[in-house]
Amino acid sequence: MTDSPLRVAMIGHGFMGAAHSVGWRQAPRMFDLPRAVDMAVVVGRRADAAAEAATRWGWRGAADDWRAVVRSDEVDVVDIVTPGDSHAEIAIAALDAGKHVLCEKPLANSLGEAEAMAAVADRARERGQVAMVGFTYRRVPAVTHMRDLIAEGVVGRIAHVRAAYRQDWLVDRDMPLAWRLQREHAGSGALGDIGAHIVDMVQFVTGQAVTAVSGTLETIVARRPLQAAGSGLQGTAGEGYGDVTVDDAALFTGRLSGGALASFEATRFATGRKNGLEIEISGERGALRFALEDLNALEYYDRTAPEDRQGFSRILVTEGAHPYLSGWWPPGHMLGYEHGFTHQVVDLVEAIATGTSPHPTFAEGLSVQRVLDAVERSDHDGSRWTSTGDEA
Ligand code: SOE
Repeated sequence: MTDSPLRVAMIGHGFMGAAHSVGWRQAPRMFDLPRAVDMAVVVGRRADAAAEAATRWGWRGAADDWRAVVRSDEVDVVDIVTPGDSHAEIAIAALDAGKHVLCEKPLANSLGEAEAMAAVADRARERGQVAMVGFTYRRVPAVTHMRDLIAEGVVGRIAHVRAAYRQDWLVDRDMPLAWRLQREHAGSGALGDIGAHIVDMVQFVTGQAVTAVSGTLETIVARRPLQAAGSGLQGTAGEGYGDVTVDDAALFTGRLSGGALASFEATRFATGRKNGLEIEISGERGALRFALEDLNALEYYDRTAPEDRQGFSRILVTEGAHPYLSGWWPPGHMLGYEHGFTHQVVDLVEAIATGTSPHPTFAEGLSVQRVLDAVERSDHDGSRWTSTGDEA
């Protein structure tokens, strides 16, 4: 183990780059990390934009050639926050160059890429490198707490899982054709972007794999104005129209390895729902529910309580005994969306310093990708039940 700071290169600097920058900046300030963090360099296609991002988000330098950066002896960790079409190439190059890697979700745009990435990560692991996928919501304290309670047996045997991630940013038909609506850049639409989160969350909190799915994908608005300027989530329309080549909504049912039946809903057309991720677990002994729009709380139903006292109660996950909370404010003070990104850095740095493997590994990212791929195949085959190939 070395005491030198971990020198981080972040490739990309859009919305996720801002969120990851907050994580890299806050983690060493709020938590006692075993290694210092050096926010060494942010990389973008345009040198001027990368330099602006570096200044704004607190990176020491900026560059426009990611290949040179991932090979550089001055870099220990590569953090990938680009659209999915470049995840595989950058992650594999970085792992081959001996770097630790954090890669935004979903792991890749296709199953083949994800398989290649997981194989390279496995070999890199033998050399002591870590590779982690950015399923950040695992690190919302209430979600980690939910996982711990389920592992303790609080809900008992699980019969049902209901998971939904509903947003509404595409309801406006004039919203332009951003990269997130183009298959060659995003891989899929609501399925891979937000469906991936709920698949990962279900597998994480239950400890069970999704083994088979029956799915339906829908593109609700097939053509949109070309984008003149903007990001993946907003922008201004230019001249002409283009085809939307991804799904706007993905609905699927799934069977879990422990026998539960799960429902999944991922849509960008849920009018009024902004970041509506919800998950409810129904078991023999009780139930637990989490909603991202109320992220400091869990709902808990205890079926073993006396009959006249049964009912959903609310656990505020804001106490020192709760996951990650000891690093923050006095008991009772709330956290938000960005804190998960800080907790992600805390766990990554601890894993690098101790030589352990931080979850979710690339293998876990691959397992989510298998589910996404099976949903697409199922939809293609008239919603036929389709195996994910994952039995773990
Ligand atoms: C857009 O749907 C998005 O920004 C996702 O890409 C993120 O992963 C999620 O955190 C919020 O919504």
